[in-house]
Amino acid sequence: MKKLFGHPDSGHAYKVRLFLAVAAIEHSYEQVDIWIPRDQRSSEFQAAASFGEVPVLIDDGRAYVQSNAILLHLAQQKKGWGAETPERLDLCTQWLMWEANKIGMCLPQLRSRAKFGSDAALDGAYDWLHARYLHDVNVLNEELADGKPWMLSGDEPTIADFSLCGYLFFADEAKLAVPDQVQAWLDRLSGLAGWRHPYHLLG
Ligand SMILES: N[C@@H](CCC(=O)N[C@@H](CS)C(=O)NCC(=O)O)C(=O)O
Repeated sequence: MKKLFGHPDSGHAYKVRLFLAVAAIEHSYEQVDIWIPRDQRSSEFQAAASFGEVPVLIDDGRAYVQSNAILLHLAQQKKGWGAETPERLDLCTQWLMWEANKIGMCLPQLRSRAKFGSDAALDGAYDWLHARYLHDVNVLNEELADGKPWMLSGDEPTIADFSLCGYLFFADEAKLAVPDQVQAWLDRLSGLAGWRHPYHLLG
């Protein structure tokens, strides 16, 4: 049995729960209040969350942390969603690594600033993060410009798509534009059976 800990404001938790929902993987879900001090969260969560963050997936008694590592675990377990062959898994892993250092490094901070207010450090970093976002989202736009529906070849999405989309569904809250090809890809994702908006899936 699987159990996911998450929070509706977390795009990292969202990408995992969205994958679980679309892949129809049975699990339970518990919301963790990420706005209270870490030592006030449930003891079950504290024991499992080795970095103190959501998402955490408990699977067969073992705790998995870091959203992209969780996606890799699940895809390999299902032997699908990009883990059908070692070659496709390599391609997914590349996109997951890229996501963590690119889109996943600027968009969460820009959205956090726009939605929850800035802190002093972020004021100085805003222009740099914004420039990073424009560059990174354009890389995705060009990747999709040949008309392929998903990040990897084929008719079905993979964990690369789920990883990359997590925070892009919050772009409006970050007051950021999404280029056309990326928006069309997000629209395809939101047309998948099981898709729901972050606040509905994690609330
Ligand atoms: N690199 C991590 C990032 C996880 C993360 O930043 N989680 C945030 C919410 S988006 C969190 O738990 N914040 C509360 C805290 O750090 O106490 C992943 O991919 O899972």
